[in-house]
Amino acid sequence: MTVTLALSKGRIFDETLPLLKAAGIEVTEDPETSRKLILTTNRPDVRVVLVRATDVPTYVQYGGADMGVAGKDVLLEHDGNGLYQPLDLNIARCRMSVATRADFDYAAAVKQGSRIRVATKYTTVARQHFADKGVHVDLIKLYGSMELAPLTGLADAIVDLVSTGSTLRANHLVEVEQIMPISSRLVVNQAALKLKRDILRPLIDAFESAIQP
Ligand code: PRT
Ligand code: MG
Repeated sequence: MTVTLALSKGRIFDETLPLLKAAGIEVTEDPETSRKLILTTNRPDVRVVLVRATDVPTYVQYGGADMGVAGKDVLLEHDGNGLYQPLDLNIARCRMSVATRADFDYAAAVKQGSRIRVATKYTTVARQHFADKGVHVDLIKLYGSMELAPLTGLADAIVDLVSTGSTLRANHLVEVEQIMPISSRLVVNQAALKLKRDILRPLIDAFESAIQP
């Protein structure tokens, strides 16, 4: 029996490596230099598949992978069940925030209950956030470069991920509200957890022991 782990290239892959190592797994190929999408490990029964960050829950939900690592941002926007989320791995940390141009009076807009136009990739989170505040919102769905929206007049505000804040600063935007902290979680296919329990359970336990506070 083989276990397939879905990861996305970049920070999730990089920050999952130490957890894998703690579980005795070493990826034997470097995704940055290889074009392969399926990577072997030192364990013949464990392989890694590289998918887009937003596709990780889909792979795991439908059994294309037995488990994966996905950001809370991605999981909140993914509709679908059958995903067991046993661990917050506390990696790839950032926050989901509202940002505007420095000359936009966000506090006043929110207080007056005026309609605000918000551009974001995270429409589920944004809709809920503004509904909770009782703010009328026109959501504009974007797939990237959200920072451009307030600068071009497409929107008053954006909802995006922030870590160092340098992307906002470079675009003269101000973080006006933090919505929630974000980190990545382990997601496991529920059927696989039953069928492949002998391999998966020890891996989950090893990851859990290796989580950094
Ligand atoms: O990049 P690609 O389009 O392929 O996919 P992706 O952006 O979904 O993947 P990736 O690898 O960039 O992000 C994977 C996960 O990392 C996300 O789902 C988050 O859970 C988490 N993460 C942690 C981040 C960040 N930090 C982060 N800073 N994801 C994105 N960013 C972006 C943010 O969107 C903004 O554009 O970085 C920019 C802000 O960073 P600072 O440091 O300038 O504030
Ligand atoms: Mg990215």
